[in-house]
Amino acid sequence: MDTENFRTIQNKLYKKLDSHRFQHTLGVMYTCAAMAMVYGVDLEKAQLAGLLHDCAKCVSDKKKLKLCKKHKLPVSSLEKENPFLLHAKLGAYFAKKKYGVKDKEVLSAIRCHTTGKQAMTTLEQIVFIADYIEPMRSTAPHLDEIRRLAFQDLDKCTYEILKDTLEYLSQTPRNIDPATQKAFDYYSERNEKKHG
Ligand code: DGI
Ligand code: FE
Ligand code: FE
Repeated sequence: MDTENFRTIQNKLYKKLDSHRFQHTLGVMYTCAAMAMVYGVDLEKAQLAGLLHDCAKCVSDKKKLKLCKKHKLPVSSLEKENPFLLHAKLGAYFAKKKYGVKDKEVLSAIRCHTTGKQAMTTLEQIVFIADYIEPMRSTAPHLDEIRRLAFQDLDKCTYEILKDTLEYLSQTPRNIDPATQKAFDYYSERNEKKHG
């Protein structure tokens, strides 16, 4: 992937996303790049995944459900209730079909960027974290600490984000995706083992 291709994707995204989402997307792309430098991950893959992670975000909920059905992407009852969650798996589908991404690791990082999952690859963790900490984000609690951890301890950082997300969702526990809960349980245990 050369600069020209990146530019082409950016131009296309500019048309598909609202300006807030486009700015967020660039923030995630550069944050992914910085984290990839720290953790020795392929820079191009990290930037590509960051750039495309929300490519399906600005599709209406109704259309998200319709497109998932059309392209035979499985939709759980929880996703039917919370269709915004589908922008991750629909995003991976768009990345492949509309943006020509072939790399399985990049597609999978896009697919799990909202809920996280158990035993993520470093690239998956980077996209999951970068989405949460990019410079434009400002509302999440403990952002200073989580931003610092992002460049020091990936697993601890992942755990703290999942913990705060579940805390935030605890007002409506029935909306918690099993993937988010499983990811939390996994990183919780992993941190116990590492840090006691
Ligand atoms: O698309 P972004 O806004 O950049 O970020 P995102 O894809 O990480 O989505 C963030 C939202 O996703 C945030 O409000 C918390 C929510 N979320 C994460 N896990 C779950 C969830 N929402 C529900 N209902 N269930 C989950 O398990
Ligand atoms: Fe997202
Ligand atoms: Fe995002």
